[in-house]
Amino acid sequence: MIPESVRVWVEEVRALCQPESVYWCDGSEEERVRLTAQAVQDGVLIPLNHDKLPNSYLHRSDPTDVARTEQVTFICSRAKDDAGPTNNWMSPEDARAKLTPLYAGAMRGRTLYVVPFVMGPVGSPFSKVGIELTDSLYVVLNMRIMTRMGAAAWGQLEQTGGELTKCLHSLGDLSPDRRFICHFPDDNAIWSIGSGYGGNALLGKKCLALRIASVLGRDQGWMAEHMLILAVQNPRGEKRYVCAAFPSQCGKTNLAMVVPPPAMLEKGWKVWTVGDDIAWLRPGPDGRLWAVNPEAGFFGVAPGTSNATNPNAIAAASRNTIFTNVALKPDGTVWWEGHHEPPVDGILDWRGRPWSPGSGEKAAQPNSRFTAPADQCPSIAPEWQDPAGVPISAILFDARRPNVVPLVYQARDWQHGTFIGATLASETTAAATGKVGVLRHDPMAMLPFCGYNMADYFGHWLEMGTAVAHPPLIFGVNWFGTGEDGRFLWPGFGDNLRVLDWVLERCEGRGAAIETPIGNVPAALDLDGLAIAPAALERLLRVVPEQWAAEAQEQVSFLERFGDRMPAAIWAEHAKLVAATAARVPATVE
Ligand code: OXD
Ligand code: MN
Repeated sequence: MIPESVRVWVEEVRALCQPESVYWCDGSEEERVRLTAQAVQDGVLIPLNHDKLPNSYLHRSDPTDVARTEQVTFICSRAKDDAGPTNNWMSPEDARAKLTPLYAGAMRGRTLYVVPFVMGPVGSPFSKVGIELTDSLYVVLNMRIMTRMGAAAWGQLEQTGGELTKCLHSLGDLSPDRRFICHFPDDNAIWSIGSGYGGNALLGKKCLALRIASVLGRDQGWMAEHMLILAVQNPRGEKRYVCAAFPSQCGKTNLAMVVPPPAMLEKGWKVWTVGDDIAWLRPGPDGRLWAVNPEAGFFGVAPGTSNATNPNAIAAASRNTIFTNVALKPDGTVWWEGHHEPPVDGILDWRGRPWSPGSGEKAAQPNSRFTAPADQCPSIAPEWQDPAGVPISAILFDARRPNVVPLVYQARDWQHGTFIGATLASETTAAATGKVGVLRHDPMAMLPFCGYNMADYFGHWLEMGTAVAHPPLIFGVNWFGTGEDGRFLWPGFGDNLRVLDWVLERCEGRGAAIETPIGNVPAALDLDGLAIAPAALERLLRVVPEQWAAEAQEQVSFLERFGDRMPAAIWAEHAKLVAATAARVPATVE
């Protein structure tokens, strides 16, 4: 049953935005076929070669609208302090006053689509319901892949007592000057205008499942995190689950779908994917943290994805997929930098212009994407939609750092792990507009996604560690260490499972480790079948106290930004790092 309050809201938005018509989505297959045909007719989607990529389409976005725009993303809490120093803030009144005129008449000549959706498995008491009102058919068709979209949401809404995130989206005139992504945590609402890009426009994803959900989680005793979830089974047949927080474009999708290297496959290692971007974590009745992937699809980064780096993603995106801003081959298939197939003559770049390998330009936009249903992934875990979620043994925090941070190290305990997450600093990527390769603090990889003051968020993390008797062990990882020549030292991809092997051994109370000032590093890794120079491994696992003393010093100004609101436990961990590195313990790896 559609609640009357929803009808009233849709009517208010209709009166404001003045669409030509209003269409209520039901999520049916017949509707998908009809709306897809409409999108092709409107030029929103370009059909691809349906023999080679069945039921798949290409979308070319406005060239100024290709990534998340953090500078125009706002948390509109009542008090500025509740948004904290890492978020842009506008008062709810100012935001409404600024955006209302932009919405006025913005949908003239367009259809207003009402998109009901569920984040999390339908029927689960933990799932959340949103309704996105949008004038973008591209958004509708992506939401259909990324969420459980359609009539099922109405039943879910009854089950969850009417708790609802109202999401309003309009492409507006796509002008970057009139682009705003505003979150109203006190009203459980999101207003987005001026962008059709994924994270700005598919409001179930970053806006609801992270920013709004992080606030709901704080208030309701759970956590919304920018984490993949994967299942790993060792040759003994022990299946364990791991969550990993990586900044955008640092390989979450690749790790979530990792294929064991041949030597480990032979020994019997197995891996399954539960989620590739977002995890909702809750204390379970058994004293462990249980994780659910609230999404139903992958919005993965295309460049660099190949049969060599991520065959599961290639298979997942082999049908029923929407590609955004990739290059188009003359045979109606797609291409991007790092694809396993070599470029051919006649490629059109992401803007539809003729392209050749020597042109010096990228054929695919560096943040080009594929939107693919999760259940098409060959590695999807049979339990990926279990309403209870999966019990988490370990949490990884990944930094993209050329040096300082070792390949892997283990936090002493949950509080120390929270500190490692809180002080995570990583090089920027193309997932957001702005300069690439600049070191920035990205606590828990949530900098752009936390819907409230991050000092309180750290406090919530600390509390969650005490809310469960058996919290996951926490590890820092860095796949991106480089040698003197600037080349990556660690092969990454499938070989990252060697690191997970050690991580899970530690979770079982096994796995030899060496104590360092920042935590434990492996005494040894299973390197069977991997040719890596001992000097490279030494460098990867090295902890240089002087570098960490400098790191600790650099962290001060970041931590100070939170003033009195910063939990004392975070400063206590910082003091421990200062003390441990000041002692200049020689870093030895045996
Ligand atoms: C994403 C991101 O799209 O983190 O997942 O930007
Ligand atoms: Mn992400």
